[in-house]
Amino acid sequence: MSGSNRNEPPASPTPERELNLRTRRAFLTLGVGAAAGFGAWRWLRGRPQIDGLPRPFRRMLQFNERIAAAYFDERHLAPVFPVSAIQEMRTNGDIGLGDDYDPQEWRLTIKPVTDPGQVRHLALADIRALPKVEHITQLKCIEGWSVVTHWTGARFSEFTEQFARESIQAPYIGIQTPDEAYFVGLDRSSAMHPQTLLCYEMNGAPLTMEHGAPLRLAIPVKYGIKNIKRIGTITYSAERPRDYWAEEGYDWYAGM
Ligand SMILES: Nc1nc2c(c(=O)[nH]1)N[C@H]1C(S)=C(S)[C@@H](COP(=O)(O)O)O[C@H]1N2
Ligand SMILES: [Mo]
Repeated sequence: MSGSNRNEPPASPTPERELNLRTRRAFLTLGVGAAAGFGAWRWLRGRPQIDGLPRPFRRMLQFNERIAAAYFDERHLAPVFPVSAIQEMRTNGDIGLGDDYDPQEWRLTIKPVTDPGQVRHLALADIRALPKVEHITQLKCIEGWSVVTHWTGARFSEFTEQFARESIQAPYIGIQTPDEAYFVGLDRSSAMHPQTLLCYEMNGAPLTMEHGAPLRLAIPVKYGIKNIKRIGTITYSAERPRDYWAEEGYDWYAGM
């Protein structure tokens, strides 16, 4: 979300999915209701704040999230695109991608839900050994642009079955960069969604540092903010994990 973007007009609308429409409609209905019913902005500004947002907005986001979670269906796929639609990559966000980092030293840390002290460490080869899955989907930044990208990696669900079997029912997954500066929280059904991949390639080439080498998340059922780059630790948990942008006032769920 930092300012390294070229200024391009927002991408043209893509085919909206039902989930998307229902969620937006619920959001709008409530938003319009709140505005009309209470004389809007001045009133809102005077309200108590929750996580830096006036309480009514926070409540709206929470409501929106409940609707999205209720309608979420693992079989509901994000739109996929033909090879001809693949676009040039764009880079956005470098939180947790500091220079004091040695790719040779990289190991993925797993903290199982049963006992977070029982950490496990994996090498990239362990993830590459899982069935290779590819898809061409859109990375949508909350700032209003998107890029159609070819992603290659392992399904998060298969990764979990293989390396964190005892955690497969954990309701939440938290993922952090090695320096813990960027972190995302995911609900189980989004993480286990068949299109959610631990990626080691983008557009047919190994990940570059700026795109999150050696391993990042591709989660096309979520906005760009959840597509964490340079994954260091994966924690399965019973509690909702912290989330960088949720703490800045964005919707924790950030679903599409
Ligand atoms: N570690 C880390 N991952 C991150 C970010 C970040 O700042 N740090 N930004 C996110 C945001 S806001 C977007 S839109 C995407 C952009 O991915 P890209 O740089 O590969 O296009 O990365 C996401 N993952
Ligand atoms: Mo973003």
